[in-house]
Amino acid sequence: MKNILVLHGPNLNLLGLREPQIYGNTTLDDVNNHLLSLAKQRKADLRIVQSNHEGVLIDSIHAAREWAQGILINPGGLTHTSVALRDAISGVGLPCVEVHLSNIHKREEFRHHSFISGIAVGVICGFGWRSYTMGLTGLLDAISDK
Ligand code: CA2
Repeated sequence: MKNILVLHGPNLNLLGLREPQIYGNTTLDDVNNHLLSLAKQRKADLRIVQSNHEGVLIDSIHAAREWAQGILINPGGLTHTSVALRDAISGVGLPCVEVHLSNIHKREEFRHHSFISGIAVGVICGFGWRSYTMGLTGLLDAISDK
């Protein structure tokens, strides 16, 4: 059984409730249900955390050192700002896959750079909720390959 920490960053609790023209109508619960059903097929166990607080995300990453084999993360806006989140992920040494609902490279210039991508196993963006299931597949395969 592979144990995976799934992290949703700031404002992703609003998914499906605001700005549907950018992020669609899928709610965060919908995303989590898609992930849980894939995890069941792949015999993986997920612990899912959404937080609007950088420190809570960092504490979850530190704690994952004790129980997880990998991290699936949509860092939200912290993607483009947070050295601390990057340091936490590289500090615990767990393989990490970064996902985004939108294609960040097609959007404003400030979204083109990610502090996380350089330490991620891989990055998937632009496929809505499917970015998450593609990311989980890639992460589980990467852990198996090790
Ligand atoms: O496309 C993504 O998944 C993002 O990580 C979403 C972040 C954004 O800052 C990144 O550049 C790309 C924003 C998350 C906030 O999501 C909302 C959803 C609905 C309404 C308002 C915000």
